[in-house]
Amino acid sequence: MLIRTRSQHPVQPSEITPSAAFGRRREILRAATAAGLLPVAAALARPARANPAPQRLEAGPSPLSTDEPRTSYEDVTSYNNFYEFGTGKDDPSRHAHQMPTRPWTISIEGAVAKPGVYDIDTLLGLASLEERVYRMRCVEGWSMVIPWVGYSLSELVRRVEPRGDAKYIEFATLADEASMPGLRTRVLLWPYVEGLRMDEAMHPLALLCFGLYGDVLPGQNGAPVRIVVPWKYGFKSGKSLVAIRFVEKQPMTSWHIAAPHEYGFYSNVNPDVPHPRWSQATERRIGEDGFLSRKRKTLMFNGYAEQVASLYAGMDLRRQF
Ligand SMILES: Nc1nc2c(c(=O)[nH]1)N[C@H]1C(S)=C(S)[C@@H](COP(=O)(O)O)O[C@H]1N2
Ligand SMILES: [Mo]
Repeated sequence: MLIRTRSQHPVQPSEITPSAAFGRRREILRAATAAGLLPVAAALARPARANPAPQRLEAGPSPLSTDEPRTSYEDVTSYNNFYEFGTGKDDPSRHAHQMPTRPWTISIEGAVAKPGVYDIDTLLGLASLEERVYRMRCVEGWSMVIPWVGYSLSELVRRVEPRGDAKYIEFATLADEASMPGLRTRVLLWPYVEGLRMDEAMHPLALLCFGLYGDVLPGQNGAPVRIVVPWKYGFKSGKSLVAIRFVEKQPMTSWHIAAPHEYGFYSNVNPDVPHPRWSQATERRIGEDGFLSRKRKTLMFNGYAEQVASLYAGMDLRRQF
């Protein structure tokens, strides 16, 4: 049921061709296909569209949602980490609108029966969208409660049929020099790469995310599609995803490469394992600041221990941090 297209983040033709000419190109294509003149692949390559205006995404409720008060839309979309746009908290909201998010494809590669390049709109329609209100915690010591829109990553994984030797999944995100000023700095190895063990990826809480607060994702939060893994520190949740690779060996990840003693592969929220330069025992909930607000105690697995602790049974979480 997945439709493949061949385009992989080319220069946006809409930047160099006025849209009227695009309309015409579409008509010409349609006529040519009708006349049997073009191969299917050429007919399927869609002309580029401008980024869509914020668009509602219909989503049903989820029993996996927390009923804690939500962080305001304003805070969720203006206090971000997305180093491709700069390391300041407001850099992503200032620059991310430059990132072209249509057309967009995810390349599915490696040990699967159905590899291929899948279009964002096909991915959007793959399973029913749910609103998942998750607690999120950044390794820097702050947290938010965010109503994401998406479906379990497992819905996609099952459909591409991983082979037995697929033990991990590597996620690669966009590295577009034209729209991402942060790529000029070497803070991280680009493209940003993250990974999950296969059973973590298949856990129902792991979300393939297309929106928040009922709208499509803003660029700064990882448009048009990202991963959300609520029991791990925020950096495991790669934004603006372009490739999903099924691999046998534990992938190297950008943060681990940058600082191997500070950021391990697992990166589960764990108040008992301090970051080498600071404690992880407490957190500050964004929007609750003010001199009367107390720090919150950070919970094991970010409060999702009941659901996910069994994934790590028998592991030494101090060594495998
Ligand atoms: N591509 C990419 N994804 C990324 C990051 C990044 O710098 N680049 N930062 C991570 C970190 S550290 C956090 S805390 C979350 C923040 O997500 P949010 O801004 O949507 O809350 O995004 C994660 N995903
Ligand atoms: Mo983070």
